[in-house]
Amino acid sequence: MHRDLARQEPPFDIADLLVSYLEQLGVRYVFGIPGGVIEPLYNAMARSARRGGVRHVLARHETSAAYMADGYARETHGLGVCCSTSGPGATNLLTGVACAFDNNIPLLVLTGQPALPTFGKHPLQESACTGVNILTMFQACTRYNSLVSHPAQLEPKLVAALQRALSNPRGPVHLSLPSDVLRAPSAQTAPSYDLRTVLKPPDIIDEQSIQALRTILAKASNVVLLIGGGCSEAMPPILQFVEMTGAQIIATPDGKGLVSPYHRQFRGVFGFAGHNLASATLRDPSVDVIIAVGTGMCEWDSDGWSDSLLNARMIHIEEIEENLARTPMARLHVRGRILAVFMRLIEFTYSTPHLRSLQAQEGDQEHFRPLEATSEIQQANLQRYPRRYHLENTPILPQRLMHDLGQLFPPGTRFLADAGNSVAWAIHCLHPNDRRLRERRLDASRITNNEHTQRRKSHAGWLRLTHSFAPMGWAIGGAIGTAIADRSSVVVCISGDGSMLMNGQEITVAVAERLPVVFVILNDHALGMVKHAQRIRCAEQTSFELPVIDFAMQARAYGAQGITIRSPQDMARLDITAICQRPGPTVLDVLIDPDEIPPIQARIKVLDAHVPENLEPKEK
Ligand SMILES: Cc1ncc(C[n+]2csc(CCOP(=O)(O)OP(=O)(O)O)c2C)c(N)n1
Repeated sequence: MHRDLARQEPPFDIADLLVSYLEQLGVRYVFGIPGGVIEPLYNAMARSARRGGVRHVLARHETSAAYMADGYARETHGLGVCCSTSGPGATNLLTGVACAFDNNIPLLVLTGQPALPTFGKHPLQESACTGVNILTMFQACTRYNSLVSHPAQLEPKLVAALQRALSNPRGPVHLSLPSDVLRAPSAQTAPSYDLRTVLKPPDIIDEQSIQALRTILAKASNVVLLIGGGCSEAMPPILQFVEMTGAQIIATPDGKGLVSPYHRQFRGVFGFAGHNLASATLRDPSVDVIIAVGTGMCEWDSDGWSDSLLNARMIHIEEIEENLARTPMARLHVRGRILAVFMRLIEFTYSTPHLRSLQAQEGDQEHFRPLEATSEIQQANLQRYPRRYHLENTPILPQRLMHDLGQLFPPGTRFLADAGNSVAWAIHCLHPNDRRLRERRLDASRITNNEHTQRRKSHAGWLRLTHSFAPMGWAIGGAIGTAIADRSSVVVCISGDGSMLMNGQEITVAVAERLPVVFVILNDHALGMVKHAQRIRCAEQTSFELPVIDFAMQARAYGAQGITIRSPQDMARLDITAICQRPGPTVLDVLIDPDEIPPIQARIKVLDAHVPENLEPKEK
């Protein structure tokens, strides 16, 4: 007789207790792929989903499950959760977890393990110390990593893991869960810990360094702020400070999405694929203070550790202690929660007339350039391609594609740019619709906003990327996790054909979940970044060619909408509103000009700078 498991009321087990913590945290989705030993967790998630709690989203590859959890964590500014079975499921997760580690994204990674009494007897897919030890593999890319070898360990280990995941530096934590531990009856039916108190971030600031900062700023005449991805939570007071003092503002690649490119005081991106204007601003001898905030000074953020940034004019404000270790030349280090530091900065800006006298313009309206000024600011920021941004060429130029994407998609769109030329073009050329101006116009004309034109608050900004680790295909899973976290936002994934061939099967998850994610493929029939780097460096021209793939046709085979784009005219014909409202994904297979050289010189500079002397080509 068919047994309806769903109707049975099993006892509350350790897996249920674990899931009840996720419910308490407000986690709504867990991304993963099931398997034998992790089944008890899936039973608990199914029970939770029935009472409106946590729901599982089935990925097609575990690495992408971790990317989805990453996208979800960024969108919610909370915890992303992914899970897998032991053995190959867990090893498949590894790249996604490593990427989250390198980018400080908080993930709870749950992997299964055979039952404890079978350890050492070579059970299938054992991943403890007597098998292919997954704990040693995760050791290098997690902030907490433990095997739960007794039911009583679950709560303290889980809470300790969550504390590590969500305090600075944020990052992934891993629990390895034997199936018998997950199935063990729980001694209690509700969590013992109140996570609101144990996970609340402290408002700690270093009072002495705040006073030192105040003294320096009271005498400063030309201040530049460099904001990194670590500023996400603190942007409102940072922008208030910028607007009160008239300081110029520059972003690192991963900070670009946190500021409107139309802000009058914005001087572009510094670092990988950045803008001449930003470098020139930092080199300006009249700039006497550079305040770097929320940036780890990695290769991409610092333009390959350039001395135009890393010099004694710098003040480094950080909540991640280890980031300060990379700026020994800084004139001042300010430790503390960035949000709290800038609240204090605003207080003393009010009481320091000199600082307010640096102010360039009065009034909120004045801080944004009107949309009509688009080409002026874009050209200032795009000295490298002043005309190509608007050219009508077929095949479409990547610069023109970025221009059109920025203009066509509505305010509030989240763009995710993948490893490869996509991220270089997006950092340099993608400028979104200025949602603030658009909203004011809509309000003024009393047009009712539809879901897509409303500004959705997300700390993560309008452009998301991995400035460290940078695995191909991250943006595909990341976009799906982002869209699941906020189904009302438009999410655009910009990726390459190589990345699509690596991870493109995840589009079927967007189909299954009816997510209106737009996948834009820069189709150049090549591993384009590799090809261009080889050309620029005069290396062997090898191993970059890809077959010609019709991704629009592939999309249709997956159940998605697929559209081929060859020219700016094809872009203009798109019905973006219909695409954004469609209950499922759309693939734009864009046949771009494959010979256009991407702005990747900063990376080349670093690769070339570290050639040992005896290997450098000798002049004949
Ligand atoms: C998983 C992974 N493998 C290899 C690389 C090295 N890599 C960086 S960019 C790139 C080429 C990407 O090609 P594609 O996705 O087609 O994007 P394009 O550069 O052509 O826009 C490669 C191989 C990487 N970053 N990640």
